Amino acid sequence: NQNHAPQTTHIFKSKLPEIPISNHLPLHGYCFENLSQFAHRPCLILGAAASKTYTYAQTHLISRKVAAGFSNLGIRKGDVVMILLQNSAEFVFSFLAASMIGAVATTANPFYTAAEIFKQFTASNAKLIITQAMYVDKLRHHDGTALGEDFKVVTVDDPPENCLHFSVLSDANENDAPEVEIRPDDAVAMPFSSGTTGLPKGVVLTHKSLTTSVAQQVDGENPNLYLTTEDVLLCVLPLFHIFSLNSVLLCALRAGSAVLLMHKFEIGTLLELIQRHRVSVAMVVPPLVLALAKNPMVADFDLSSIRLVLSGAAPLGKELEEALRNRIPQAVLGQGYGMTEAGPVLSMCLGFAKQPFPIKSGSCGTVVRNAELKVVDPETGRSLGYNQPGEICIRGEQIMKGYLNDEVATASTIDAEGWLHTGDVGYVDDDDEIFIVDRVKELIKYKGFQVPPAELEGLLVSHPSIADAAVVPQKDVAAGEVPVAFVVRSNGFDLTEEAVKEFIAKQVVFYKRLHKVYFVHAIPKSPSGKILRKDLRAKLETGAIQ
Ligand code: 4UU
Repeated sequence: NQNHAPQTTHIFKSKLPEIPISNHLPLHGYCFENLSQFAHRPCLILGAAASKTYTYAQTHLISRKVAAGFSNLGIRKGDVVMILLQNSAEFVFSFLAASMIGAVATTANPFYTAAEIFKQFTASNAKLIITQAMYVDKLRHHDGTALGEDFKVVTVDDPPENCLHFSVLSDANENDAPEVEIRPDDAVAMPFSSGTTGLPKGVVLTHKSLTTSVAQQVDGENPNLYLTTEDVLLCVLPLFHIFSLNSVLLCALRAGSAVLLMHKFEIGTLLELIQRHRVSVAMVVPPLVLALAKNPMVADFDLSSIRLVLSGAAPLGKELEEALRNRIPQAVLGQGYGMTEAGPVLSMCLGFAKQPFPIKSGSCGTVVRNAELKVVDPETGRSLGYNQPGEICIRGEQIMKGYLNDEVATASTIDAEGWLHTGDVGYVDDDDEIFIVDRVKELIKYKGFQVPPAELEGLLVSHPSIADAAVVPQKDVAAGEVPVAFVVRSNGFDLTEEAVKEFIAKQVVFYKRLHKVYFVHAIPKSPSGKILRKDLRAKLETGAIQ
């Protein structure tokens, strides 16, 4: 019986040597460990009109004040604060301040609907929300909770009724922050992700997870992602998503680079800011690569300062990569591959190293150092060697501690040997470069944003005229993928496609909206009742349904 034969596990490692990692430090202590070397260098540059800059010393001091302010408002070690902000200095101060007092920051998209915000707010048991006045209406009148009583709301601009101004935090005396003992295994960040299946869940990232992940990228004699105090990093990707939070903000802080904060993507402003601030490193997602590669405005700006472009969060087409290379020939273009639960970075382009390695187009980089990666046959679990596609698994101190209050989901994602199963299908080539070819998990990615099918299916079946539903990705040139639904009507044929789309659109953030609804007689399911998503995807791809 083959199943009982001893099996060898092929473990893939970085081509860079292992390094000692200071992951006993709390995250803020680790990020600011070398602060004295660049205290008066720019840390945060605000992209908006006034171009205000905070030095490293100022960023550190204000974060300490906000930490004291949190404490004055009753936030204690282990408490959760929700950051519901566009990219801004206050986002950074709040995140670091939470770390300083041993609190946990849960980050959410400010464009979320009230229902989406409260699901995360309730699940994370947050005590306080930091946001902008324009979003406060979404926080009022929610069942069973009263703004200002059950939870506090702080706004970074003029506070509406029952809200506090951010200055109550930032004007506090930094010496009032309590001394707390922080252990490496304590949570510091809790982004939400649906992972390989189901609804969004709190991803518990500890001080150790994030310090390890940042170190894997920017530490060592030959850092995988070489950043210096001369670099200016583009921070246009939203900080509530782990890509920007970790690979832009935290990596920059550790390395002493400047972070150019933009609160939203607008191509003209982006190009103008890159030129004005001489941005040297740009973290992007494929739709942004598309804009940089194809928008005619690009020709009117000087992008010669860019030396590195890091794309991640969704597959980057080779043609698109080529097109961008023509526009900014001086830059190294490469990818990072991440997953919120993985801390998040699994692999990073070795062309970004201080002593770079040759790289191939289309690759997602090589597994980060101080970590192990394996590729397994999704059917048998058998470990596969070079050039054989299978499910990518990662092991190391950077991965999440687990999902918040969900042992079942945690155990089905991280196995007993500590391997985190990504639900991504890929292979490692002869040069140790990783290529992702497919996804076996449910997740849909719209421009890199997560769209959990289970969430949309839950909403669909709550409609009185819908008996059953399944949501799957459909390929899309601009967004990568868009969600489309298969719907079984429960009574007659009155329910229209428009009505279904509208029903969903009212309840979700823009990128979760359905792009197409197909009415069917039944949803294909396995004997155990699981939706046969592959069959539905195949139907879409072969055009068997229109
Ligand atoms: C094909 O997308 C992310 C994190 C991305 C990230 C983080 C730090 C990229 C580079 C970096 O330095 O997290 P999630 O949880 O939103 O989505 C995870 C999923 C992956 O499982 C995979 O399916 O997003 C997809 N993905 C990619 N797919 C992420 N990066 C890539 C990639 N190519 N480069």
